[in-house]
This record gives sequence, C-alpha cells and structure tokens, in this order.
Amino acid sequence: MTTLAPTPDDKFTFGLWTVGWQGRDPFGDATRPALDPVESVTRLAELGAYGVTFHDDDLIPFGSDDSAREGHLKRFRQALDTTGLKVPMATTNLFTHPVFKDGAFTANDRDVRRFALRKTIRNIDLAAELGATTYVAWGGREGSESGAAKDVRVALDRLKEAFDLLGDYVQEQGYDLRFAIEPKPNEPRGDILLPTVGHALAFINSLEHADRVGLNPEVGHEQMAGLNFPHGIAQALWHGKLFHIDLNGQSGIKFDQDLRFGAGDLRQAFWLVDLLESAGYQGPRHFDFKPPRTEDIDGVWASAAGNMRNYLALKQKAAAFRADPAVQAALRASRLDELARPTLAPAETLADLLADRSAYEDFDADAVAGRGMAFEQLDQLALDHLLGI
Ligand code: XLS
Ligand code: MN
Ligand code: MN
Repeated sequence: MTTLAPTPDDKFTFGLWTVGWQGRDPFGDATRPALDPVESVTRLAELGAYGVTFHDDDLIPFGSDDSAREGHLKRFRQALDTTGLKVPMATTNLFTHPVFKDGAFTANDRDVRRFALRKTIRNIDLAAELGATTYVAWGGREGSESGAAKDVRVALDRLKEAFDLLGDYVQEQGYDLRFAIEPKPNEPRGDILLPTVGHALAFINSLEHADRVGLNPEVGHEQMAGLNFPHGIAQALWHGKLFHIDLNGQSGIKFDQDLRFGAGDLRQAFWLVDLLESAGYQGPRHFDFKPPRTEDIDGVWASAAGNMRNYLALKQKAAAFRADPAVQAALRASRLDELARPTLAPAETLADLLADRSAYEDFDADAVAGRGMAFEQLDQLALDHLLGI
C-alpha cells in the first residue's frame, strides 16, 4: 500500500472555523479554548494541507477597528509566508451577529441588506488580495420559520440583486474571482432559500453574471435532505458548475453533523471520491467539518488528519476498483458502455427511428424485460474493494 500521508499536491484545504470550532452548540457551552489562526495555519501545514479558508470574522473579530484589523492580518500573512499555505477561497460571516437574525441579502430590513453587501465587498477585497479565486456564499440565515414572514419570490429578487451587484463589483475591479453558492435545506433557519444543489443550479441561470457563479455543495447538506450527494455532484459537474466542494460526513437525515470526511455514509464517500478523481476535478478538496466537542486539542488535530487520510485511502480504493479486470467485465455486463452510446446511431434521424419497426412494432418488451442488469455483482465488487476483501 502506498502512503496515506498528504502533501500540498493533494490540494487539501480547511476552514479556519473547522479546527477552530470551540464546541458551542444549541445545548452546551464551548468545550475548547479559542484557537489562534496562526496556530491553525502552522498545524495544518505540518499535517500536509495545501491551504486555509476563512470567513471575515474568523480572522478579524466582528467590530474590530482598522488598527486591530491590520494587526490580525499582519500575523496571518506572516504565517502564510512562513508555511507556504495558500488561501484559495474566502467567505463572509452573514449569520452570527444578531443583526442577521432575518437574513442578510434577503433580510426584510433593507438596512441589513445594504450592510451585508458592504461587509461582503470588504472581504472580497481581502480575498482577492490574498490570491483567492473562489468566494463562497452560504446563505444560512436567508430563510424563514413561518409562512407569511418571507415572500420567497420577492426574496429571490433580492438575492439575485445581491449576486448581480457583487458580480458587477468583481468585474469592475478585475478580480480573478468566481462565486460558489452553498446550498443547505435548514439549520439555522427552519427553511433556507436555495435548499439543494438543484435549486441553486436553477437560480444561477437567472443571474446577470451566471458564468461567474457556480456551486460549493457540502456532503452533509444534501444528505440532510435525503439526497444522493455523488448524484448531485455529477449533475453540478455536468453543468460545469462545481467550482468548490465542502467535504465532511453525515449519518442520514438529521442535524448538520459536520463529521470528518469518511465518517457517516462511507459508501457515498467512496462513490464521491471515485467521481471527483475520475472526472478530473481540479479544485481544492476542502474540509468543512467539526471535530466533535468531546475532543480536546489533540483530538482536533487527529480529526483533521483523519479527513485527509480517509480521502487518500478512498482514492486508492477507487483507483483499484476501476483498474480491476473483474470490475471492467462487470461494468460491461451491466451495460455501462451501452449507456455511453447515443440512442440514435450516427446520422440516424428521428424519421429513421419512427420507421424502425424493431424499435417498436416488433419490439419484444417481455424478452427485453427478462434481461438481468447484473448490478448486484457490480456493487458487490465495489463493496469487496471497499472492505479490502
Ligand atoms: C454551514 C456551512 C458554512 C459554510 C461557510 O453549515 O457549511 O460553514 O460552509 O459559511
Ligand atoms: Mn455542514
Ligand atoms: Mn460548508
């Protein structure tokens, strides 16, 4: 077995808010002290990560004056220089401060919307300066708990207005920066706008700068809605919209668990890695997880390392699965090669199809229905590889 030790070439990145999570949840106080971003950068570099990402407030506490802001940034820049860690992505915290209790870009209160745009633009400038090429937008508070409280059609007008303005700004500044919308069905709002990959893909089509806007899907968020994450990612890739990805683990339809990657639904994790690697996804492998609040600081770094180890292990398993001659034969038995063939032959027309008696009049549906698909044999081979049998 080759090494499972990550290197920067693996493009593993972590949010400062992930390892920095203090374990505060709706029922309990923090279980760990605050983590200095400089320590996070140093430790993540030692573990073999490629980069770090941040919300504005992860780096510069909300309300900091200009000189405090400069102090935080100076120390962070120094840590990046020393370690060589990159900042491929940044995002805005539009959810923690009580001012965002009814949302940011879609808050009913117009003053809040104007403040949210200014806060975002300020951090976009910093993101561009640090070399980020992706700007994530997770609308955690854009939603409602009750029916009449939010006119969803009008709120979507405001959301479009925000993305159109932010796109104008990035274009005017000449930044090499694209937006990645992160869908989530609920939590913290009862219902969040753009709840799934599919909703967000449709919304992007209506934007003025649609080319500049794609997705940052998160494993657990789709699974909270009972959806198949690899299927959602495959469709995002098909649309050319997989700009970024949040990797983590989730066990079914419940609260947002943010387990380390590989925990939770291991089979979906396997198919996800198989997909990302075989599709040639070039972006960062970004972990948005939370080391459980049971862990002390050693447990935090063990949990962080586990994400990368599990990704690399699954990458090896997926490559071995694809290279196995028995799997290739099973794929043919399941007619995957046939799925790749267009339904009409080259140069065949719709008129030809309508004239083809074998396609309909003489088609023996019962005989064709009797052909087995051999999917179970194929899936057992996958499980054998995953289990190392
Ligand atoms: C929360 C989201 C959040 C985004 C960034 O559920 O995952 O962490 O990734 O704001
Ligand atoms: Mn999550
Ligand atoms: Mn996320």
